Amino acid sequence: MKLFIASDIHGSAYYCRKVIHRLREEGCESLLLLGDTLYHGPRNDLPRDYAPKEVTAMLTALDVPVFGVRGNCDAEIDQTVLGFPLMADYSLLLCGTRRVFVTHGHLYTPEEHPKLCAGDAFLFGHIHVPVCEERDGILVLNPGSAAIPKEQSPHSAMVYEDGLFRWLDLESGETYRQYRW
Ligand SMILES: [Mn+2]
Repeated sequence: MKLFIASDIHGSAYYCRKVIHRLREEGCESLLLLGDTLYHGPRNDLPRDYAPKEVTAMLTALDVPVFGVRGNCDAEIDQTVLGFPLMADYSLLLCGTRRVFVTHGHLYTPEEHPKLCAGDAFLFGHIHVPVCEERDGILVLNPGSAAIPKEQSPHSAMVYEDGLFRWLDLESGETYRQYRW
């Protein structure tokens, strides 16, 4: 299963289009969204081509399964317009014998999360900065933000397949980091 992982689109039609374009280019079979999908939030400037209705239409029309977790800028009404589940605070992916704890990052953080075992992974969004590091045996991963990257990081997303995590620059499509799990 080749999975495309994106977070913090924040209503940007431009970067939602980039996410879908790179997902197709990579031949991914599913899209995992880590929250903050439709709205900019009170602390952010409006992202490029801010248009939550367009983002809704693009994600709804997508021909691969989409799954999400809830971000701190996501509202209950979003579930009515988006056809995929996005109200869960976390989700658990099982990759062979390993767990991937998936969450936005405002409720559970790399410092405070349910017990995981060495070799498991904690995947989150929220901070708008890509992360790939090991903490106490747990692999901590963040795709960065599609629309509003911080700390000079690129507009970014991730691809996962067969134990390989890759970080993509959404503008160029280039892999700028990778990690073999
Ligand atoms: Mn955010």
